[in-house]
Amino acid sequence: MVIDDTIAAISTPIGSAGIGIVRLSGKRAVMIAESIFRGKKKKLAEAPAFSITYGHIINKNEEVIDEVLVSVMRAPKSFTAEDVVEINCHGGVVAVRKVMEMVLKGGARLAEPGEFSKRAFLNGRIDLAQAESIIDLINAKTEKSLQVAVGQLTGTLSDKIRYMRRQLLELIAQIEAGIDFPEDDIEEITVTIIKKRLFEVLGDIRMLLETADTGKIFREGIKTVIIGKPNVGKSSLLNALLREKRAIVTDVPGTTRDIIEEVVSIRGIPLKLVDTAGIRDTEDFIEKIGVERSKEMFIGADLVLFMTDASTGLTEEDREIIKLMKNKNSLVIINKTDLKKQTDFSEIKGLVGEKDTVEMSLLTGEGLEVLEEKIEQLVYAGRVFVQDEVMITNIRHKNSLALVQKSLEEAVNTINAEMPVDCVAIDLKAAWETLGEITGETVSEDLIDQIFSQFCIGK
Ligand SMILES: Nc1nc2c(ncn2[C@@H]2O[C@H](COP(=O)(O)OP(=O)(O)OP(=O)(O)O)[C@@H](O)[C@H]2O)c(=O)[nH]1
Ligand SMILES: [Mg+2]
Repeated sequence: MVIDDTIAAISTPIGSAGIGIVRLSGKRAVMIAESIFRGKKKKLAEAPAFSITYGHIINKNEEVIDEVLVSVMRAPKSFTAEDVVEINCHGGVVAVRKVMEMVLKGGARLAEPGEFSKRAFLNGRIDLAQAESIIDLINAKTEKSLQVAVGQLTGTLSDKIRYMRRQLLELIAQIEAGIDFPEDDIEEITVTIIKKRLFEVLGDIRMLLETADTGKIFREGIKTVIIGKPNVGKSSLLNALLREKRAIVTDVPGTTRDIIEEVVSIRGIPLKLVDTAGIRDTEDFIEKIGVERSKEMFIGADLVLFMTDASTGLTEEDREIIKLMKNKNSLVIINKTDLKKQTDFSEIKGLVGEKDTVEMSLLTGEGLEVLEEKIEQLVYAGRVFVQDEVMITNIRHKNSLALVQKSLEEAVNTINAEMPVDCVAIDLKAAWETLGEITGETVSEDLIDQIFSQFCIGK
């Protein structure tokens, strides 16, 4: 595929800021930038790679549009492996847009979302898994999410995939050599050896697949909904976990009418935390909608934090909510223990059965640490979490690996059924191809387009 045109985009968020960057990539990047640039001494065409040149953006009437710094990176040592120019304008909507307009008039084409990264991929600078990690890196909400994304960007996953592909390819080659030249003196690989090596790859695949649930959490966060009757302290909990007065807290039951969603980091785990309207029977029209929404959020939640009030004890409203909770991954929070210094909440504990309860007071802060610890335990429960190991975070990768696993298991079955080895090779080839989809070695153009369309403009 020959990439001929030069693309441009505003790579910084639109709004007031210290600087705003217009980025160009392609054969004519330097030329186009040159056509609207006046430096003090040097021309951009003469600028060495990785240099920054000071000057002004000038329109046709020789009027100064902005004072800029222009960085020039030359192919193939750039993000896209093409010539890349970045015009650092003063931030603010007008200047950056104006420069962008001029660049487009000068012959650049507006980049599609993710097109810079797509070019980096198509030009062989990074593979598909690495490209995908860029968007994860941008979206990372906790340090751990960031760490996982950076690992993938530096190629830890890709290396692992390539290693397994090599193993499979060797195996295929050996089987085929055996098939094609049965009389040759190639060491005959016995069924046992094939099987042994097959199990090695299969073991690696299974281990990777086991990390996928944890990996998904780091990439997407856990949808956590705080639910309870009005006035128990749900919004207070959101604020406490966020360490910010985000939601309105009052002593009037029915304060929260709409859902409030924020991402918080609990010991490195990203929670998409949702505060909801207190659930109760109400005649108030707006509150009623809020209550309906609370119930919807509850249904879609990965984790439910059910909160009740120690000072009121269990009410009919609580009992209704507890009924909903049966099959949900959830924690029970008994709040406002400062108001009632009793430790026996046996009725609540009896009703919620196996579920973990946390007694706390958001007024004094007591119990908050315990809650965070319990959330952590619940999230990691039964999940594989290996520090600094390769982790599967992406559902696309997970699906591919599951297919690979299936092909390899079929290969094992074929061997066990004592069928000819060339039948095994068919399964192995399928596994080899599917593995290549992860790194993008074997992948359709449609899929590539679909992946990069999820990126932001300018990346
Ligand atoms: N004494 C005491 N008061 C608390 C505690 N937690 C919250 N409150 C108070 O309880 C009242 C209700 O708190 P909110 O956080 O608004 O409760 P909510 O569950 O969001 O209420 P709705 O939005 O109406 O459903 C406020 O006056 C809080 O200050 C606590 O641990 N102890
Ligand atoms: Mg509230």
